[in-house]
Amino acid sequence: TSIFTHEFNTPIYKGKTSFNTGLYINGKFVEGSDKNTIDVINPATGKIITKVAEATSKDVDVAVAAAHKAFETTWGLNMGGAGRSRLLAKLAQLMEDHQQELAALEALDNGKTFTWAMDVDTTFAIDTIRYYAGWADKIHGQVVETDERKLSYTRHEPIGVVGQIIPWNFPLLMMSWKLGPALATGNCIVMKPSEFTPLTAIRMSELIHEAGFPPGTFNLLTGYGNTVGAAISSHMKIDKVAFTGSTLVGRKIMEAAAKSNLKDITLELGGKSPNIIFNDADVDQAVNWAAHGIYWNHGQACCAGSRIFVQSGIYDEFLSKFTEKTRSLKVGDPFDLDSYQGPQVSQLQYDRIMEYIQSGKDQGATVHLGGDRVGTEGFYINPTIFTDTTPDMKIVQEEIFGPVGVVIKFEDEEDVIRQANDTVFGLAAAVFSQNITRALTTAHRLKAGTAWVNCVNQLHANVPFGGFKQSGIGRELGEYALHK
Ligand code: TXE
Repeated sequence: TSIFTHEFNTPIYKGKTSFNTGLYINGKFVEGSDKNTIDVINPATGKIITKVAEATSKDVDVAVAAAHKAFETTWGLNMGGAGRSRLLAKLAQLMEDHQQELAALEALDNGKTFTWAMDVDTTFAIDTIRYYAGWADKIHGQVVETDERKLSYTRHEPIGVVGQIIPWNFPLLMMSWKLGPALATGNCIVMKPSEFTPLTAIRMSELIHEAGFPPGTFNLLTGYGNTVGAAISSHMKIDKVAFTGSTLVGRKIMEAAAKSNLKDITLELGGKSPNIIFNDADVDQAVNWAAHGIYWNHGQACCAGSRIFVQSGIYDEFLSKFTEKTRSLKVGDPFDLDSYQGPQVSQLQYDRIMEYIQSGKDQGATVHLGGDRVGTEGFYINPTIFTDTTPDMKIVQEEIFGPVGVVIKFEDEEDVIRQANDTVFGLAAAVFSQNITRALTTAHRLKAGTAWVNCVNQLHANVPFGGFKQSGIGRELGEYALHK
């Protein structure tokens, strides 16, 4: 039954998209048990797009029961790898058939540009689902030699019912990173998208339904973190929780997992990634990548290269070219094909970023460029460069999650490695140098899950991704994601 069918008309995407905005539980769209709703806001205007159902902890119980039933009857060990593979491949195909629609919804809901949503979010999400479709029938254990009179072997079994909590910065993509490996390995899912960006997840539920996954295999609960998210992480019948979001909430989830049933966890948390540019780098190349590193997705990327370390010999040249490059980036409507950067996702996130900019000023850093709002409507912020920072400043230590970079001058290799590692985070890093020995030895000494050389933000479905230190636990993507 249709609960809140909403019809969207987005620019660019010519078709109409109309879908149900209820919860998706046991193969059906239903209202939340309290019948409450959440307003979904367009970050380009600050106005309401639609309302979606608000789930409660009671709905979590219902979804978990449905997921267990599916696990015991139609999914889990009851569906062979080839069957799981076929369904995932079908889903990837449906996503491809609806790619423009998904990209338009993502741009509308999150504020990212339609162009990026097409080229990155949707394309990579489709690749990810297709990649895990390929794995579903290639999961097997080993025979372990012990003694001629004994047979020892390992079996790779699904974990059971898994909770998945998704952030708002790459809604569809983070959904696919979690969905792909969990379904390929035979788990059932209770997922909560971010309350700020639920639309593509809801549309995906319809595509999952259309692909033919058995009821209960996948359940979607739109709702808030402190209610639905907390209920998932402390649920006694959820066997694992996978989370992407802030380090603060990651800690709460680990605590809830420990206090409830010691459920398994994977956490993909914040970052303050160093981007190190040596005197012998190709400066023009480094400038382009550094801009992409910090301004991509409006700085709302966990691997954003937010600390840009530049060696003294090229510092002035770099800063002047980087400033010019930053000025050239067009901030504007996500559906304008010339826009590089759209609005930040929400009023809350806009306010947080502006507070960080203010704290940089208060602590004595120089606003070299930007630092202000764009226009009067929506949550737009000018790409911002800070210089003259000191290591203790909040803008150098904390994740801002906005288009705000700090450019820091350094003299020697030892010093920059020490500074780069001087953070509680360890998600990603980048090194720019034409000297391969310097590039690789530096990359290896950085405490980061991923270290890029002469590029940034290169992510692939078959390459594992995850953090050191307080950036997280476990790995997503690649074969690694199948193991936990
Ligand atoms: O994240 P939250 P917020 C960082 C980034 C950003 C900051 C805050 O620095 O500025 O986090 O963003 C759900 N139990 N990242 O407040 O709250 C929530 O509903 C269970 C980095 O939006 O962590 C949403 O679905 N779940 C990041 C998800 O957690 C809870 C991506 C993420 O929201 C919960 C996003 C609770 N008690 C933000 N409270 C990355 N690593 O890419 C909230 N949630």
